[in-house]
Amino acid sequence: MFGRDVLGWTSRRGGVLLSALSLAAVFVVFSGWAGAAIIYVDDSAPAGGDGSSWSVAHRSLKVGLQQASAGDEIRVARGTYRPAGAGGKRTKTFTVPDGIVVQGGYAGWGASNPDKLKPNKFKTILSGDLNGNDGPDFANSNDNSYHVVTLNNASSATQLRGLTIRGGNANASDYDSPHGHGGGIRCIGGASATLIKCVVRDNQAMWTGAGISAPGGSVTMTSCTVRDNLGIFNSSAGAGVYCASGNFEDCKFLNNHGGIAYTGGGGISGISVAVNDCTFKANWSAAISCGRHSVIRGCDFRDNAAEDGGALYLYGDNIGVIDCLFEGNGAASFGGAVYNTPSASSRLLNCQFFDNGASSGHAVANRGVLTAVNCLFSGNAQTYRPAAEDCRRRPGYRCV
Ligand SMILES: [Ca+2]
Ligand SMILES: [Ca+2]
Repeated sequence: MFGRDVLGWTSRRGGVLLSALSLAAVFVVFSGWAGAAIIYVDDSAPAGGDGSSWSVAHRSLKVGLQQASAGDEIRVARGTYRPAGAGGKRTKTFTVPDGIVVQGGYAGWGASNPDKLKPNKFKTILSGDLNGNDGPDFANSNDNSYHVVTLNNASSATQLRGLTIRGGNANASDYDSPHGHGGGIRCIGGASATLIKCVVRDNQAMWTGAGISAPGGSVTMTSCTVRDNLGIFNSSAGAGVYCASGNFEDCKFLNNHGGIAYTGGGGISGISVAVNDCTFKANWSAAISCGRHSVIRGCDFRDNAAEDGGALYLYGDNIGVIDCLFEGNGAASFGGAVYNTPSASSRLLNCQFFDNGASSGHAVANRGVLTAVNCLFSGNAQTYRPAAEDCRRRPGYRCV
C-alpha cells in the first residue's frame, strides 16, 4: 500500500506537470483578452507617475498594490521598498490582493532596457526595516514591521516572483496575537503563498513561521532561498516556513533557527509536504518536521541539528524519503539524521547516511514503523554534531 502510493506519485508527476502547464498557457491567453494590466513600480522613477510604463512608474509599491485588481501584474524594479516610511507603525505591511502577480528584478527606469529581468542582479527588496537601521544579528529590529507581506485569502493565482523579503519581526509574545507569526509573510484565512525565485531572509517570529507562516494554507516555492530566519521563543516552529501543506522544488534552506525546546522544524514545518531537489544546511530544530503523506525526494541535508531528528522529524503515516543524502547532522537525543516518532509510518529508499551523530540512533532512530530499502550507512556515531551556527547561539550544547 505504502510503496504503491510513493511510486504512483512518481509516475503521475509528469502528467500532472503537463496539465498544469497547459492550464497556465490557457490562463495567460485568456487573461490577455480580459485586459489585465501591467503596473510599473520603481523607487527611483520621477515623482508623480501613474504606473502605466517605466517612464511614469509609481515610486511606491503600496500605491501599485492598491491600484491592482485580479489578473494584473505588478513589475517592480530594483530598489528597496518598505511598507511605511521612517517612524511608521509596525503594523504596516504590503497587502497583496488575490490574483496579483508581483514580479521583481527589473532594471527599471533609466536603464537602456528597463524590462531586463535579472532578480539576482537587479535586487527588488521588500524590507520591514522601516527606519533603515538594522544591524547584524537582528540589531535594531524592534522597530520593524511585524509582517513585511500579508496575504489575505490569497489563492494560488497570487504569485510573488523575483523578490527578496527581509526584516520582518513578528515578535508579539502572546500566541493568540497575529503579530507573533509570519515575520516575512503572514497568510490569513487559509491563504496560499506561491513564490518563485524569491529570497526570504533575516525575518523573525516569536511563534510560527519567521519566514512564512501559513497555518491553514499551502506554501508553494520554486527555486527560492530561505535563510537566516529566527524563531525567537523556545518552542517556536517552522523558522523558515510553517504551513499546513507545501510543495517545495529546487529550494535552499540555510541557517534557519527555531526553538530549542522541541523539534519544530527549523527549515520547514508542515503537516503534509512534497519536497523535491532541495538543500538543507545548518537549520536548527530539524531541517523538516512533517507528517502524513509527505514525500521528500532528492534532497541534501548537511549539518542540521535538533533535540531529536537533526534533519527529519517524522510523524503520521505514509511518509516517503527517497534518494536523499544525510551528512553531518546531529541530535542531542534521538536520531542524528532522522527521528521516526511513534505515530510515524515511513519508508527510506535509496538514501545515504554519512557521519551523522546522536546519543541514540546515530543516523536513524525509529519508534514507529520504518522500512529502509537500499540505504547506505557509514561513519555515523554517538558524537553529537550541532549546526555550526548553533555552537555559538545555543549555550549548553557542545560543538564537535
Ligand atoms: Ca530603483
Ligand atoms: Ca529597524
